[in-house]
Order: sequence, then C-alpha cells, then structure tokens
Amino acid sequence: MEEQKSQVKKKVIFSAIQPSGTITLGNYIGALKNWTNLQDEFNCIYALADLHAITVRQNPKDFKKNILEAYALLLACGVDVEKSIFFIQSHVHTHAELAWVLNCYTQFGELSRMTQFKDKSQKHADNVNVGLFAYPSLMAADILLYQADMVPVGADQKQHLELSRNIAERFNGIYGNTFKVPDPYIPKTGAKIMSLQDPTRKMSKSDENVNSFVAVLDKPDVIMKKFKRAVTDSDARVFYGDGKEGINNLMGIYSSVTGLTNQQIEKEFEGKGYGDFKVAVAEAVIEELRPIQERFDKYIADKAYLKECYDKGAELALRFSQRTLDKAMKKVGFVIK
Ligand code: ATP
Ligand code: LTN
Repeated sequence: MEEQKSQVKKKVIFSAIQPSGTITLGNYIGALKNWTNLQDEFNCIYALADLHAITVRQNPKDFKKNILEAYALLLACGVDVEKSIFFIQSHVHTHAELAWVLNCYTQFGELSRMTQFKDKSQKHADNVNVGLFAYPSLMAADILLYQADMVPVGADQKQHLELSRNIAERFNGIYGNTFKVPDPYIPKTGAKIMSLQDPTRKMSKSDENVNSFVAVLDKPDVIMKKFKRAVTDSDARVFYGDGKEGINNLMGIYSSVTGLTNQQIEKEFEGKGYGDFKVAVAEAVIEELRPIQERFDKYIADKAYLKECYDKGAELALRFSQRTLDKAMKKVGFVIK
C-alpha cells in the first residue's frame, strides 16, 4: 500500500516572490508559511522572481543585496532544497523565452484590466514601462513551464492567476493540450494582511511608511512598537465585525500565528482592552519570527552555501522547464534545433 501510494504522482506546486524589498509579515502569512507546509505532500517549485522586480526601478547595489537576502530568508522560513526546487528566475532562461511567446497570445485589453498594473502605474507614474504592463504574461510563463497544478498565492494575485489560466486555455485551444491549467491555492486565514496604519489597504513591502508593515527581519522591540501604534477604532472591545478593519486584521494575524479561531480569540480577550490585545499579537509574532531570524543570520553569512543551493535549483528548473518550452515552440511552428 505504502509503495503504491508513493508511486502515485505528486501534484506540482509553483510559486514565486519578488525580491523587491524587505519581506513582510503579509508575505510570510499570505504566502511563505504555506510554501513550507506544502513541501511534503507536493512537488514544490519555488522561485525568486527577480525578472519581475525590475518592472519598478531598482538600485543595482540594493537589488543584488535584496536578491541574496531574500534567498537566504526563504531558506530560513523553511524552504527546503532537499525536498523542493528553489531557484532564481533570471538564472533559468526558459522563463523570459516563454514569456515572449505568451505575450503574443495575451491581449492588450486583458492586461489593461489588471488592478495591480493600474495601482503600480499610478504609484510610479514616471515609469509606466512595457514590462510592468506585460508582467502577468511572464508570471503565466513561470507557472505554465512547470505544468503546475496549483499556485499558492495571497488573495491579491488572484486576478493574475485567472489570466494565466485564460492564456493556457487559449493556447491549448489553438494547438491542442500543451499546458496544464493551474488552480489557485489561497489560504483561508491571512489571505490578505492589511497595513497597520491604514487597514483598508494591503500590507505592502514597498509602502513608504515603515510603520505600516512588519518586516520578517524586524527586531522584537521594533515589532512591539509597530503593533502598539497600529490603527484601530474607538470601540475598545476585541471582536470581529464590520467597520473594525484594524482589529479584524490584528485578529487575522494572531489567528494565523497561534492557530486560534476568531471565537477563541474573542474569548481570550473578553474584558480586556486593545492595549493588552496588541501586546499579545506582537509577542506571538516575535516568537514566530525569532527562529527564522536566527537561521537567516546563519545562511546570509555563508555565501558559498547559498550559491550551491541556487545553482542546484537552476539546474533542476531548467531541466523541467526546457521540456515545456520545446513543446510549446514546436506547436507554434518554430524549427527546433
Ligand atoms: P510590493 O509591495 O512590491 O507590491 P508585495 O509585498 O505585494 O510587494 P509580492 O512580492 O508582490 O509582495 O508578493 C509575494 C507574495 O506575498 C504573493 O503570493 C502575494 O500574494 C503575497 N502577499 C503580498 N502581500 C500580502 C498581504 N498583505 N497579505 C497576504 N499575502 C500577501
Ligand atoms: N507576481 C507575484 C510573484 C510571482 C508569482 C509568479 C507568483 C511571479 N511569478 C508565479 C506565483 C506564480 C507577486 O507579485 N506576488
């Protein structure tokens, strides 16, 4: 039975994160925590999406540092190179190549409707480049190259994933079955962690106000300060409800690190005020992040080990993805060498 079970092909999971700044608690709860939990049950393929990151201007020195730090931080969060493939997107040339092909099967109108494009082009009005616009077809290439069954992402990426599915279906419709049509895998709790300063907006690592996010590498005293300053309401009773976005968000965070349900949290804080609750959330987050920060310090100091890991990741990723790229190119009619 055991043997039979191990012969059943595991489903493929693909996901990626951009090394565009400090990785936040939102990234961790919405995406990374899930990544690590899935590694035993599935064939997981994870990438650091550095090609995506240059859709916004990057300072070369900081960019390089961010890429290595993000790679080390993901290892520290529990991405395991013995179980999963973990690589840097720009090291695997098939991504940019398939993205070009898929660009030609993606409509201008579709890309114009992407809310992330609309948001980011407003935010970076002086640099609304073609890469920012075409970003979702590169993301589709990332996923489709590995014939991924499922893609774990935060709720904010749902629209991009829907587009990847449409592109895959369109291509398959023209040329016959080429790409697996991927399903989103969005966690129930913590799908969207909101800004601590404006709980109607998502927590974002590129937010100018550092008090709006908790970085995974923030020191304990900084985390405590940020939670104490978190915007709430004047009600002062800890419960989940309409118009209580700040508290709802803190409850979501507390719930995802402790595993408690909203009801259990409400009970725990019955008769207590927001002050006590904020301290409890901060303490739970500090404890969750402590071992990650310790592992990070170890990995970032060992550049040779990091290289060994990402070299191995790139080699394996190329092997898988080249097969799909060749298949797609052949279907379009390219002469394959
Ligand atoms: P940026 O601020 O540069 O847009 P980001 O913080 O939104 O970056 P991404 O690199 O775009 O981060 O996202 C990485 C992963 O983290 C994605 O799966 C995304 O869905 C998830 N994620 C990002 N922000 C949140 C959030 N606030 N809550 C839950 N998940 C999130
Ligand atoms: N666009 C994503 C990062 C990303 C991604 C992907 C996620 C790039 N390629 C493929 C899932 C699958 C983001 O900004 N969060």
